Amino acid sequence: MQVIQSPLQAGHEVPFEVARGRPIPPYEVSARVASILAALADDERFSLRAPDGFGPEPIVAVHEPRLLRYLERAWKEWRQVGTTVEAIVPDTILLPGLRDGMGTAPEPESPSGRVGYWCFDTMTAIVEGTYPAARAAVEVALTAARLVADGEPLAYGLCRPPGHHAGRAMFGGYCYLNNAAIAAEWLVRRTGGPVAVLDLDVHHGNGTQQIFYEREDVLYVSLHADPATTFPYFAGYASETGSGRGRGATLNLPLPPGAGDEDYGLALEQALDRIDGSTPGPVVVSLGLDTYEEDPIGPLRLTAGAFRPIAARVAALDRPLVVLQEGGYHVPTLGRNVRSWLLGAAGVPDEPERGIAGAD
Ligand code: OKP
Ligand code: ZN
Repeated sequence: MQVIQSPLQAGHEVPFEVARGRPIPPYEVSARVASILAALADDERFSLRAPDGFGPEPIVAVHEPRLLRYLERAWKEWRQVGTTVEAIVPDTILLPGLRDGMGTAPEPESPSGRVGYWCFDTMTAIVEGTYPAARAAVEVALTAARLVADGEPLAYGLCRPPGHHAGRAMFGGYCYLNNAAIAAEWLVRRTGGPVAVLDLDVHHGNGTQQIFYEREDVLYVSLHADPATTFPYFAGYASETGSGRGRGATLNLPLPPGAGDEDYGLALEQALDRIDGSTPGPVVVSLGLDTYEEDPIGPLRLTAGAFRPIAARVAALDRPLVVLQEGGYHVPTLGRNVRSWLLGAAGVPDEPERGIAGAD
């Protein structure tokens, strides 16, 4: 199986995230990629390769062009105003209520104003390497999509930073550009047919849902921890089912905190039934391993042994799979869990797991 990865992705390393009012060490770190690469190394079933270039067109097909321009310029802009900044984080965020009844606000001119116009939280800092990494993650996703469009049954894009919280005109949740949505839209245009997105990250992919909410040709199906108590809080409820022509083309399956393998398996069957009943086309999998029981921020409790059978069930859809990395923050076991998932998706029979340094 082809594994697409770029060295630019390690250049994005934020110094902190602000959570519950405090700066804390970030969860979304480049050591996550190292963990995954170590687990896939020296195994001929995985062939690593670099992404191809696709340019900005597939990005602005799903994102507001001014968001891409903002991300491209943000770091330089802060340096030009002479501010010493370790990382760009908003302090004043455009909550819709601020403009209630007054129409839209213009994009501010000052760097402090601008970041709060585009970013919805305090956990998604911008540093010098952020834009190159985010662009590389998109190329990784698109290269995986192209391989699948050209006939591979399965390809894995090791995207970092993740993407599924980034919406048409906003970013947040450790995400800057929506890798999965960009790949899905590219596939729709390339194949002329429908595409499904199966979001298995523990957090609801509010950005992906938003981008395709009124679309009937991109089915969005997500299993995630209940947003009533888990980030992103403001989207991912079961009542959200799409609108306009997209009515019925969004399916949210929220799970209570603490849910384990069995509850998850039941919800997965519902998710797969919905995809199975849709017109055949490729499936983009937003793969988060933050459903794992030891994940420091995910409230679900999947065991390590669950990932391979979950992936085998997804593969039983018998549709081409573009698997893209989203979250997963227990670094010591992240690579092992990704590897189990990918082997399950590839239909490799069960085998004793190799030991992972530091994990056992
Ligand atoms: C990105 B992806 C941690 C609170 C949660 C944001 C989570 C973003 C997850 N202090 N912070 O869906 O894995
Ligand atoms: Zn997540």
